[in-house]
Amino acid sequence: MAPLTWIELENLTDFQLDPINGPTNAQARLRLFGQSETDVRVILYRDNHAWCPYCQKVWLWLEEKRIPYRIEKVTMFCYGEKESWYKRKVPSGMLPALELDGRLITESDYILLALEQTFGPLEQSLEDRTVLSLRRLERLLFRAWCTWLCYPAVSSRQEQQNREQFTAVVAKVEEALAQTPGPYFLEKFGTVDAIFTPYVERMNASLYYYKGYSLREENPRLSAWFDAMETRSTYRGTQSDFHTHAHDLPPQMGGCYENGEPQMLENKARVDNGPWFGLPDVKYPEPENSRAEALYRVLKHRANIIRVNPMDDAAFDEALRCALTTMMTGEVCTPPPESDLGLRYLRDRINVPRDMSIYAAKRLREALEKTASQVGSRQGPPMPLKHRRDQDPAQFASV
Ligand SMILES: N[C@@H](CCC(=O)N[C@@H](CS)C(=O)NCC(=O)O)C(=O)O
Repeated sequence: MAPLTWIELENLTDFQLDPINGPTNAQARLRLFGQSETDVRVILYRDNHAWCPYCQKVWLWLEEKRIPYRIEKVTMFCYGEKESWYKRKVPSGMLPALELDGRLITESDYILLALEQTFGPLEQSLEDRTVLSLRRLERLLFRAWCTWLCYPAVSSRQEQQNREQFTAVVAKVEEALAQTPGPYFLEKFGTVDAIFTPYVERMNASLYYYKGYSLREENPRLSAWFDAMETRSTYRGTQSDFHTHAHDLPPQMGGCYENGEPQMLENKARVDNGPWFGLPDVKYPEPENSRAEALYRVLKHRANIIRVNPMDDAAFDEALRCALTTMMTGEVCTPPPESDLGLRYLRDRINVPRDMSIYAAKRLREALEKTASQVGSRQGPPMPLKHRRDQDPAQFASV
């Protein structure tokens, strides 16, 4: 089949999302939850990539409490240059920061404390005794994860010890989750769940990819916790996927170390090359508009997507239309010769949730890969490990 024109493609999506009052989404600059702009007392400064874990914690908290807020997006160091207006406000450049009635607060825990004092706790207070003990457990888990993932093991014995040290803390988390009959840490979803979310999500992705260990599948209570989190539209809106985390973590963490075991190699190949459906990064059923969402998002940014691609613009324009045609019609569409490289370059740079939601990204990756595989098996340039300036938001002015 010949590729559809851009106009024909535009007619194939009716995707709509109200960023201001609709479900949680990474594109919004203002969230009102049905209230008016004069009710806004909060500005959240968070990263452009919707990746920073400390920002995700505050983001989820505000969404769950339905507090009207504005969002100002800032570039993280490893993606590009930090905005000078932000450095004047927060000289360290660290994120998140929050303004509450004009008062600037940094450090995510202080931010949550201030929000809690003003708007009331998210079920339990951060300073409640049980919450404090679970917050300590979260930090213990974080440290065991870093020790395993972010330092090269000098021997297979040490690799094994690091794994055991991590899984011993996971056993404590399983025990903590077993204390209440429901799937959450305490009786109801609350602040503790918001605090565990960012790193447990990153652990699930990174250990699957770099260590061949599936946190979500090997631990029944955590598995039920993930399932319960995925019933919440707030969490779905902030949720990332394995591919994004696997490639965004190394520059942030100062390195992630593969163990080279057969299961790890298999997992890595699957996250990088697909199939992406069935990975344990998401379990809720696919929404029926995931293809329409992916198409809508590409159409919105197609000029920049084509401009930054290493392929010639006209050839990539056609290759991209081929992939979108395949995604929307299911028909095979042969792209220009040698476009495998450009298609896989884009396949590797879809960022969840910054660009689109998790299932939309899987559909788009799948179509790009299917289209690329018709003309070749070349991979795009490898993703940098020390920075991600290939994703510099300055290149995507309208993002
Ligand atoms: N303790 C801080 C940690 C915040 C933090 O480490 N933020 C990182 C991003 S995850 C940051 O802003 N780094 C500077 C940058 O990458 O630009 C908090 O809880 O808010």
